Amino acid sequence: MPKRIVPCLLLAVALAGCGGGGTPASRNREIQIAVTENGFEPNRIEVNHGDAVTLLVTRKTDQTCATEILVPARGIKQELPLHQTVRVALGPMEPGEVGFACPMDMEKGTIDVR
Ligand SMILES: [Cu+2]
Repeated sequence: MPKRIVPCLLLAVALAGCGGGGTPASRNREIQIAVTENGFEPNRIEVNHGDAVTLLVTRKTDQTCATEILVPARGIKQELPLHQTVRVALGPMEPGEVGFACPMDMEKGTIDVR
């Protein structure tokens, strides 16, 4: 390995390991959500600031109106075909709450970003 690369690698490791203060290390989070007679399950999800979140949404019932999922903060609206898992990519998360819902805003969920 060329000598000049080593300090860069060490720096990269040091930055990635730095938990206090700076940008938190981001992780890819894939979160399974089912749509059942009870709505979105789970309907409250906690992730960390900087996590890149993808929802894997599977609608398992025809008994609710949640045939689509909306994430207004991201301008996302995706169909939820019955018994098919749909990937809803949200990207890196900022602190706060991001809501998702059915098209009528009856079934709801919240992603709590800390
Ligand atoms: Cu609805």
